Amino acid sequence: MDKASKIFVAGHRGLVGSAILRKLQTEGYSNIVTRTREELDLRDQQAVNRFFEEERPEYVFLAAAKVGGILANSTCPADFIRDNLQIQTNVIDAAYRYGVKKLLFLGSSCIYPRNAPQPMKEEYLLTGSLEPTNEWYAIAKIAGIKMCQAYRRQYGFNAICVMPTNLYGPGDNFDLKTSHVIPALIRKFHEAKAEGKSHVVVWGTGNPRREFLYVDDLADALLFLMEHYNSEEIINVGIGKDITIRELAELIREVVGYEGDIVFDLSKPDGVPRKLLDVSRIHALGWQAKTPLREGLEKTYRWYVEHRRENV
Ligand code: GFB
Repeated sequence: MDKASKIFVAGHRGLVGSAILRKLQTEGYSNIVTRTREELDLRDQQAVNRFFEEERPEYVFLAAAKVGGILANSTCPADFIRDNLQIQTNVIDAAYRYGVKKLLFLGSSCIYPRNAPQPMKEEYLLTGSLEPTNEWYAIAKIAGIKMCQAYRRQYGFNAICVMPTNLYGPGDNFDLKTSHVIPALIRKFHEAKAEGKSHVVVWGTGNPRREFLYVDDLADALLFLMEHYNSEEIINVGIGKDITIRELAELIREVVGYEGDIVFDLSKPDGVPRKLLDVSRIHALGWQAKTPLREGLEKTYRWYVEHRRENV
C-alpha cells in the first residue's frame, strides 16, 4: 500500500472503521473511499458490485458488520447471521471480481470454542462448540474466514483474516440495550454520578474474564498486517491480559469518579467464562499493543463526555 493507493474502508462510521480512517489519515494516505449506509447498503449485492465497478479500490478494510453486546446477540440472532453473511459475502466477492489487490477481513474472538483452552491460539478454530449467546454472529464470522481462505486457494485472492479481542474506545455504541460492557458501564456510572444514585447494576456474576483492546491499537495492528502479513492463517490481535467483569466495573467506577455501590444482576447472562487470546503470532511479527486499559478507559470516558449528546 502506498500513500496514493485507493483504499476502501467499509464501515467507516463504526468503532473499528472510524479508527482505521483516523490512522490512515494520520499516516498520510490520501485516496480513501468511504460510503455511508444511506449511500451504499452493503447487504445489497447489486449495489456493492456497482460500487466496486465504478470505484475500483486497490485495498479493502472490511470493518462493516452488524455488531453488539451479549444481549443484542442473543435476542436478534436472525439479524446477526443474515446481515453479516450478506455484507461479507458481497464485499469479499466483489473485491475479488473487481481486481482488489488485498482485502483485510475482521473476525472476532467469539469464533473460538466456548471451552477452548486459554489463552486461545489461532489453531483452536473449529475444534469445539460455540458460546450459545453469540453463535449466530460467530458462525457468520467463521463463514467469512472460510470464504477468504477459499478465495485465496482457488483464485489466488490475497485476503487476510484478523481476530481482534473485545474492543473499546472513541466512537463506540453507548446504547444500553445493544452495547458491549465497557460503553455500557461508562454510561451507567456517569449517569449514576450525575443523578446521585446509590448503586449501579452490572449484569451477570462479575466473574467472567475478558481481554480488552483499545481500538486505536487495533487500527495500528491492522495497518501493520496490511503491510506485512499475507497468509491464509487467521491471526489474533489482543493485549495478552484479561480481567474479571467485577474488576473492570471497579476500574470504570474509579475512572468516572463515582462513589456508590456495584450490584450484580444475576438474571442477566455471563456468556463465555473466559476469553483471552494468545497473541504470540503477532508478537513474533513485531507488533504489540501500547495502550494500558486504564489509559484507554480514561480516553474513552473523555470522548463519551464530549460526544454524549450525539450518542444519547
Ligand atoms: O461486552 P459483552 O456484551 O460481550 O459482555 P461478550 C461482556 C460481559 O460483561 C458479560 C457483562 O459477562 C456481560 O454479562 N456485563 C455486565 C455487561 N454489565 C453489562 C452491561 O451493562 N452491558 C453488557 N453488554 N455487558 C460479545 C459477543 O460477547 O463479545 C459478540 O456477544 C462479540 O458476539 C463481542 O464477539 C466481542 O464478550 O460476552
